[in-house]
Formats: sequence, structure tokens, C-alpha cells
Amino acid sequence: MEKIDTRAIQQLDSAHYLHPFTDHLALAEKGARVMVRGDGIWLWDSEGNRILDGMSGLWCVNIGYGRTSMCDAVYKQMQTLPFYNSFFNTTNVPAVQLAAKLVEISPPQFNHVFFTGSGSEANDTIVRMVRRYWELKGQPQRHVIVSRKNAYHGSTIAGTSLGGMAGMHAQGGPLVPGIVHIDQPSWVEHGHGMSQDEFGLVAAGWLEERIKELGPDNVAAFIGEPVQGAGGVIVPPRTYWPEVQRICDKYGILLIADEVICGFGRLGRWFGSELMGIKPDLIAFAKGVTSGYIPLGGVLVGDRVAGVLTGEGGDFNHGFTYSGHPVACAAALENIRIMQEEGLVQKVSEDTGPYLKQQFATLGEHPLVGYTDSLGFVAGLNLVRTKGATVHDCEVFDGDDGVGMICRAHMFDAGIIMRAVGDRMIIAPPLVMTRAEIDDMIGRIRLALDNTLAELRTLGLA
Ligand code: PXG
Repeated sequence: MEKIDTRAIQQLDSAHYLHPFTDHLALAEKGARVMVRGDGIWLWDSEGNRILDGMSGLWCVNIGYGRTSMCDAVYKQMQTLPFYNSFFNTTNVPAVQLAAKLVEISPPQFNHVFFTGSGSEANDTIVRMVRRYWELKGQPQRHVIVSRKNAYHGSTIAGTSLGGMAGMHAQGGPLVPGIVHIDQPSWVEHGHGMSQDEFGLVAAGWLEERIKELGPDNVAAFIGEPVQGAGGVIVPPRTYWPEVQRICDKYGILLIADEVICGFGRLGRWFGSELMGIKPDLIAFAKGVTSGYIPLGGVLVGDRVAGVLTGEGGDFNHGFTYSGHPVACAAALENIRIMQEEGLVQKVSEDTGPYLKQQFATLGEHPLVGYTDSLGFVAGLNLVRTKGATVHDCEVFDGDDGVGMICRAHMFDAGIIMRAVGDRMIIAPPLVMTRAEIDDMIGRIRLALDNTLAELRTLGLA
């Protein structure tokens, strides 16, 4: 491979490239890491370092890097028809085939798909679609959407408004009106003195309280990630989602699952909703649909909404140039074919997911780790100053000490990418990861934890 001048790329990067969610002055000082190649679960940077990608790119490279059949599928489609739109009574073959494929692999209430270019656009579409649904039902006042604090639903204005990230809400307002937030079902944060199962019911009860405050006739929908991803891999108690479903049914409000992370095998099912035992009316997807090889997102539209939109709605004045992009859809078809051929969803459910759970839990013995949990192919651990009998008895670090970021740097040095959310360290590895690769990953994490502890002792923080 051609030799890359890292410094020159970093200088051009600082001069011209505005990155997402980045402090550019700080980045310019150290220079960005330049990723140049991927194969399987591995990445290489421009300095020749090989790094295990514990985050699947950004929760998306489910089939791993370097799949030549993905390149072939995209190349072939680009040669045949690189683009055509789906407006004005036209369609294209890959978009139609993908819609049918998604209907086949999704829960039975889904028979329609709307395509977008990203997860954020999927959620924007959902906001407009649920409000349109209630207009058509003759209840336009039903426009309020209930979401959760610390949720992530994207970075467009509607995605930001739906999400519950305080740091995002603080910038670039005003936000989209008619969106409210209840607390997240984080047992670690809010469940002191309760069993997980008890807490799950309490947390779902916050939804019912809020619906009553708002007046049930004003509430359009509830939206949540089956497992909160960017918020720090928050796995809700198993009692939570069924109770949320019961409450939504009781008041007739729509249930939306944002499966941008949880979809396409991440939790050992095609969709996380199946594992949580819920029947959402709408599902947002993106990321894993193409394993990130090409941008694509969309909305699975359940029969309840699709029936009204298509049956009574006339034009729904919404859509994107790239809705149903033939090349992106061809990539998704090949991605799903690979996942099916290799039985990746089943593998995560029955083999490597349980193995990851078992091995990840051993990290709980480390003196820095106060709590671990995992589900399918997501996992997280909490870094603490002193351990206690339960996570609620641990002494945590001062948020300003930046312990998570210190740990993250040691993870890189140990050749693994792990994401820090405050002092919680999380992973979402490619679904192709083998048992031997899980062992390798856990070894690297353990080494990085040891090195983090040593540095914290030197700094007088531990
Ligand atoms: N919903 C969920 C649940 C997501 O995780 C989006 C929507 C938005 O998708 P797009 O394709 O518009 O980015 C996401 C994206 C992080 C991180 O720091 C997570 C995401 C994006 C960027 C950073 O973990 N998830």
C-alpha cells in the first residue's frame, strides 16, 4: 500500500476538515489518528498500528471490514444504474428488493419501508410521519412525542430534539416543539435500593405519569432505543419494555423503537424489539443495514400507520433525493445476504454473545471496575475509585478527572478501540468476532485497565 505522510494529512485535516462532535483546537494540537485500512475486526492507522475495532466503526460494521462481495455488489450496481430517484412514480429494482427483504426479516406487523440516508433522517421522518398519522386520524392536537433523557436519536434538528443529550440541547436551539423527556431506565443511576425488576416497572411508570400530566389525548408517541447506545450501553431491566408497551396500548399512543444500533443482529435478533418483547409501530434503522459500507437508513412502518398513510393520506409531502438509492440498497441486500449465509444473528444469540457475556463479566474482578453488563454484542463497565458490594455502594471518580478518557487512551495503546461515556467504557464489536478474538479483546482490555490504574495512582486519583 502507498506510504502515507501522517503529518501532512493531519495538517490538511486541521486546516480544512470540520469533524463531528469535535473540539478543533484540542484536535489540532495532537493531530487526528489517520485510519487507512480495515480487515475483519482489525483496523490499521497510517503509522502501521493494528487496532482491534471494539466499536464496529461506530456501532455499524457488523460484518467486519474487507468484504469484497460488498465491493462487487456496489460496483455492479454503479455500472448498471448508479442513481435514480423514487419520486414522480418511478422506482428501482434494488430498493424494491430491499424493501421486500426487510419485510421478510422484520416482525410481522411490518409490511412497508421508507428509505432515508441516515439514522437522523429516519427519526426526522418518524416525527413527521407520526404527526401526519394523527392529523389523518382527526386528532391533530396529538402531536407530543415522549422521549428519554440521555437518549441519542441523531444530530439533525429533529434528531437533536428527540434525543435527550443535555450538551446537544444547550447548543443551536430553539429545538423542535412538542417533544418531552422522561428519565432513562438506568438502574445504576436511579435504581438504588431496588431490584432490577422492581426498578424496571418504576421507570416505565414515569411514562404513564408524564402521559397523564400531558393529557393522553395530546400524546402522539413514545420513542426509545431498546438498549441505549451512545448514552452508555444502558441495558434496561427486563420488566421495563413490556410495561412500556402496556402503557402505550392503554392510551393508544404509538410506540417507536429506534433500532439504529440495536437492529441487524446487534442484540442477537434481527431487531432488538423482538428480544425486548415489544411490538413497535415504527422502527428507525441505519448503520448495520449496510454494515456502514455505504450510508443508508430508513423507517419500518407498521400496518397501523401504513394503513392510514397509504389508504387515506394522499401525498405525504416528505422524502429525500437519496430515498431508496439503488447503490446503497444493493449494498444492504448483499450485507443481509452475508449475515444470513453466515448465520451471524444466530451466532451472536447462541454462541459468541453468551461467550462475550461470560468473559466480559470477568473484568468485574479488576480493582477499577465496579459494574459490568452486556447483551448480545454490546457491553459496558463502570470505572470506580473504590468498589462496593453493589454498584450503588461504589465510590465514583470526580467527573472532572476525565478518568474515562485516560482509560480510553490506554485502550488505544493496548491496540483496542473502546468508547468512553463519562467513566463508563463500552464496546460493540463486529458480529463476526470469534471466541478466540473475544479472548484477545478481553486480554487487551485487562492490560489497559492495569495501565489505567497505574497512571491514576501516579496522578493521585486512585
Ligand atoms: N439513533 C440512534 C440510536 C443512534 O445511535 C442515530 C439515531 C443517528 O444516526 P446517524 O446515521 O444520523 O448518525 C444514531 C447514531 C456515539 C455515536 O458517540 C452514536 C451515533 C452517532 C454518532 C456517535 O456513540 N449513533
